[in-house]
Amino acid sequence: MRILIVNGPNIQLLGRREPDIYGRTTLAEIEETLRKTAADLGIAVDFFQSNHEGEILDKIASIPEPPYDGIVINPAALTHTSVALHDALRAVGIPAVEVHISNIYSREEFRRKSITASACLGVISGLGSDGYEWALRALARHIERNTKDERL
Ligand code: CA2
Repeated sequence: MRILIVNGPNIQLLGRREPDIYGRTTLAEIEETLRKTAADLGIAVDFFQSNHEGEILDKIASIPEPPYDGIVINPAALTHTSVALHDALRAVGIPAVEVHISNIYSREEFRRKSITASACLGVISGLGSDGYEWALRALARHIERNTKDERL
């Protein structure tokens, strides 16, 4: 099983600014934790972060080359603006789990609507950077169950 972990605009700033909202964990530390979780689960993970919407769309559209079984994505601000990202997630046809470090439902009004969530299997929001790990575990379990069902 191979999972793509995508992070959107400004996530590279994690741990350095606004620690009261996003905590002190850096993106490199999140990736390190996810590598360990993936090793525990016996799966492979690749990481992609971009500040450019088009690059994220191209990365998702390039699947199945390389082939991925699922996507964990924090679309960051694109969550609230990007119909194009919603459409790309729908079109790719593999399950995605959306992650937000903060609870987008307890913040400004403009963050309370996710355009991308309806293209995803589920959403984890407000559990801090640990949310990435829960998303990876949930997605791996979902894929495992679905693959088994297909074999029945
Ligand atoms: O809570 C989340 O994970 C968000 O996706 C983070 C986005 C925000 O636009 C979403 O509404 C919720 C912001 C990512 C940028 O992260 C920063 C980290 C440190 C300093 C500034 C931005």
